[in-house]
Amino acid sequence: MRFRTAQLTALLIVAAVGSHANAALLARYNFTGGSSASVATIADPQNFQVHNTTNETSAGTDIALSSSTNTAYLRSDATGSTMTAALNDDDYFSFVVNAPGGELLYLHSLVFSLGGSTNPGATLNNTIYVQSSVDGFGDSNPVIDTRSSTTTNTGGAIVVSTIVPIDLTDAKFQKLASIEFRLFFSDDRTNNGDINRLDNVQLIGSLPTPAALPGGLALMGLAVLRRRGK
Ligand SMILES: [Ca+2]
Ligand SMILES: [Ca+2]
Ligand SMILES: [Ca+2]
Repeated sequence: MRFRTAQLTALLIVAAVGSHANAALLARYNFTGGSSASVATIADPQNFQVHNTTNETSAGTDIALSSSTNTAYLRSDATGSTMTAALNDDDYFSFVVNAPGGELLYLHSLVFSLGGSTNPGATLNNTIYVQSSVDGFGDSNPVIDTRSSTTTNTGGAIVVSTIVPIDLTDAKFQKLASIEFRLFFSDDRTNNGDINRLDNVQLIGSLPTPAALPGGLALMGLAVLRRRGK
């Protein structure tokens, strides 16, 4: 019993390291030169994906990574105006982040820049819906969170702003070997020159492992956990 304080301290340290004491960029997609690759690689992020089953715009493609503007884009003539339409749309972005061998992902947050570019005089209001493989995808599954933006009269220039980070500290986003995120859009325009824009998609979290802990602390934590388990 006299070791209770030391045991508690060890448990707290293990718990802290096991959550977000060393939060880092697990993935970062900035689409430079239209690249789909993550520029952060401490985890095992797969290439950013663009999905488009049926092309609806008259201007090339509905959705793509632009090598000229270094953004991901989705034209407003390929999108619906409601959440249901967004979650059922053939046009969406996705990415998968795997934990390196023997490790697990502990997620903290997802953050990105959201906005658009518009025809002269036009205003584009959009909403992005985030889902993950933890809860499933599509209209019948929950959305983790949404973020919205308004872009007005840019005459083709791109305006994006960093969103308030989407919280991923819930227990269901911890200790994952892999996760897929999908990003869906709705908006209030239907014009190929009014374009939803996404940039600098960043997944923040950590990859703690028992091997990364100071040996004594890890052993103390395990000893206490074993004792409590009896
Ligand atoms: Ca499409
Ligand atoms: Ca639209
Ligand atoms: Ca569509």
